[in-house]
Amino acid sequence: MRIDVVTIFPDYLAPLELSLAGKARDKGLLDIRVHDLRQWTQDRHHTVDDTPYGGGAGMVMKPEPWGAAFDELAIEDATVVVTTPSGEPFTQSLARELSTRGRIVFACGRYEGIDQRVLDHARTRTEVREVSIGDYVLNGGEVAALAITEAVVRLLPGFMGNAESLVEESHALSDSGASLLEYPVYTKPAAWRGLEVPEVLLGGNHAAIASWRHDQAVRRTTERRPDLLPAATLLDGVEVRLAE
Ligand code: 6GU
Repeated sequence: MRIDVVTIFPDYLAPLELSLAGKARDKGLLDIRVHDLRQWTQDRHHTVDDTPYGGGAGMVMKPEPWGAAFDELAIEDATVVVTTPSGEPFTQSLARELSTRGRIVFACGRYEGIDQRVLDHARTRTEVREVSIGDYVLNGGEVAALAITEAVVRLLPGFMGNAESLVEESHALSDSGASLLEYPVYTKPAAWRGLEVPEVLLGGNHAAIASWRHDQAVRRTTERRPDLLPAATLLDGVEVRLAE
């Protein structure tokens, strides 16, 4: 996979050079390139923003530098991911989808956003996804691009040593299609600061362990993320979420 990141803060993407992307690159799975949007400006001050038509607070990113960037980067063979708080939610499902693409070009928005025509024009050339990483506001899309890259790259075939850890982890789909949070985990010692590892995990009853873990996963999900539960979910044989 090839990933290009276009940003006015290329230093923000320095962590990409570290372990994860570096590991994928060493394995020949990934080619990451970070670009400063200002290299595609024409004026002395390398201006990337201007005041919004129609008035209002903040600044809007000008279309010309983005147009020149997308031309030079030849986005036609890529999926363009525009990071914005008004985008579709980033989920494990979208991460899986993006992991099938040969190339992603991240456009990191700043200020109040990018002139809408940049997106409209890019959509005539290739697939464009506006993506948000959650219901909160960041100053820019750089941290979102980092998060999306990490979630996508670890799904590339050949990246993870142990494919099983991909299957069981939080937000992986279970056989039933339900998404549950991960159950609590323990390691040695069996007693630590007066706290004991649950008895069932110390025995070799694998059916009992699987049942306990599923129960814990449902408990956690009910408590923390009831929105993830299927309409009817049983906990200890009792419905904890009723069909709408
Ligand atoms: Cl993708 N960008 C910004 N600026 N804020 C966000 C976001 C993205 N996702 C959540 N908040």
